[in-house]
Amino acid sequence: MHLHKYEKIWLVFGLGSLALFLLIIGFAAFWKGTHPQSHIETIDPQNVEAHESFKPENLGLREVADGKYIVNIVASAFNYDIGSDDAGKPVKTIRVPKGSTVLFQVTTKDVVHGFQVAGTNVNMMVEPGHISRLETVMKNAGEFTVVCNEYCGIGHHQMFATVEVYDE
Ligand SMILES: [Cu+2]
Repeated sequence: MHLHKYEKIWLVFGLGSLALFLLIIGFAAFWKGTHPQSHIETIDPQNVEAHESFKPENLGLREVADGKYIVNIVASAFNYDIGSDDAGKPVKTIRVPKGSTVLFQVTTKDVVHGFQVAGTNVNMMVEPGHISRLETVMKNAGEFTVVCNEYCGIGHHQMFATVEVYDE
């Protein structure tokens, strides 16, 4: 079989880029440990309350050690359930001191949602059946808006909360 010179060049280029990209993916996945935020940890989306972290009384912010916090959140169309305050009103603001380490644990009961704390490096996809986890250090003080960045339906724009990082 005779191949034209240019055809050969293109073949080598095409196969070469394919091999290169597979190498990059392999390097990221197996060497750097890059993987989806769900960490392949599963949960029954129909019964998220069965999981210790997502029992209604365990939702919201909890200080687990000095300067270390965990926030448990259940997303659903079209709300972030961050627990309720003493008066029984839904919590919409998470307040943590500057420099604290915060582990966000989020799951969803229905469809795919997003969990982005705008202005920080927290940006996760939240999939039904999975628990999305991300730990971060709140380096800057300010008010950061939590937004759903996966279009989840008609009330998508109503999904929000606030993370307030205050100076101590
Ligand atoms: Cu949403």
